[in-house]
Amino acid sequence: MLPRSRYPRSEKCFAAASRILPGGVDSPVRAFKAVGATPIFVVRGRGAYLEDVDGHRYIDYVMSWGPLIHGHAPGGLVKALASAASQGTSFGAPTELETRLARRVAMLMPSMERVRFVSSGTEAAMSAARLARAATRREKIVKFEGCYHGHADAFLVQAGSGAMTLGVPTSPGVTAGAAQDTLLARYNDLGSVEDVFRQYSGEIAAVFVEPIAGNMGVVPPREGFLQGLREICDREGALLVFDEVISGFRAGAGGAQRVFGVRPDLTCLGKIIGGGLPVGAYGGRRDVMDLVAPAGPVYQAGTLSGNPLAMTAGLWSLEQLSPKLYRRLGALGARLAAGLADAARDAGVALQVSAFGSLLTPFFTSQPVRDFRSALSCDTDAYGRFFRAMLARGVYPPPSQFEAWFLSAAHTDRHVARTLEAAREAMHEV
Ligand code: KE4
Repeated sequence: MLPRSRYPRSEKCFAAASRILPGGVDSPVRAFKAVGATPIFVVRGRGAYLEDVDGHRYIDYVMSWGPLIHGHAPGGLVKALASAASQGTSFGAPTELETRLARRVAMLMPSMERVRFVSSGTEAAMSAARLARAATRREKIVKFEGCYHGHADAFLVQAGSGAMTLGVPTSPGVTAGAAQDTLLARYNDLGSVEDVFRQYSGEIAAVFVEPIAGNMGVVPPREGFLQGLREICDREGALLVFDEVISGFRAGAGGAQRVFGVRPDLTCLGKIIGGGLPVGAYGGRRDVMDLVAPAGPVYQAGTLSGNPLAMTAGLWSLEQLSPKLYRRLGALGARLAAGLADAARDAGVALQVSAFGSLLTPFFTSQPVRDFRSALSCDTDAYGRFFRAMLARGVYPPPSQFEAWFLSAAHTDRHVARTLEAAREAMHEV
């Protein structure tokens, strides 16, 4: 007799969803394929918790993949959204809300002298790539193995076999033509960047980088890496683009660019600036951004760009940021990281915990993780067993080894303590 499932309603919901949604989800990672489980279907989020259709409650470390730095459904945000919605949900016309949020973003990230709102991080990165090519009249862009900038064709590219630098599509439907203008370098390896520029000197429009990598799991920049990119781009006449969709307002109120003191030419944002509603933004140097239509010839548009509800949520979220919040998030993150490392050590499990403030990833490997290739040394099956064991104990980590855990203002020492109790047990099931 098979043991009764803990998730009968989620299984039923997933079967129904799979009959109409490709893979039963609207974004691949949600399908739990990487952790060998059936996805839970959520009914609500409250503070640090998610509740699923089977009545289980979880301490949530996905937090919608980063936007919810203030937790699920904070009262002030819900009130602000209700009030905004009563005025209308979308106008397709300018509102002062956009100006106010853009000013707040620019005040926190002074490199963003001009800002354009879009509806996702993908749209932000895609538009920044087009703009960088127009501004430099060059066609190539450089990205790093393991960094993710959304699903625009130019970024669904991995290192080709052999010649590490030449990009090849990672997805069917991405043409060789789209991939050929994307070059690959290794994160935290300035030598690999120099190699690319040596091969394609004069052809590279921009270097795109997650200043704190979050999409191979959390991998902070080595000392001097970001500054080195700045110097190479200055020397070569390429633009430096920080993709701060994760790190923006997460690493600190001024993002990674303030933490590390490196000023990019363009920045891509998302997640936190929408407070859980669909928002992205790109912005940066005035001389570059003033090329964007209708100020300039570089076309980019969007029906819901600057949507009043999303702007309201973003304004509320940024207005709640404070040095006290980041100190508390940093302390919680450090406690959780240290506790996970202790739990693994005591259970004899090979684990490397990489953390930055309220971002962290437990890598199931014995070697330090400094880039994508070292991240690939992880035992993803072990992570899957750990994930399932934590879920069964009321903790919801990201359903993939190569993602970041996110803390929020709603997480407390008690949540972390309960998480670590669960982890101490779960490590024995790895
Ligand atoms: P969106 O198009 O998903 O809003 O943003 C794309 C994006 C761009 N840049 C960075 C650094 C990102 O992390 C993302 C999206 N992050 C993933 C999670 N790692 C979103 C989750 C998902 O794909 O479902």
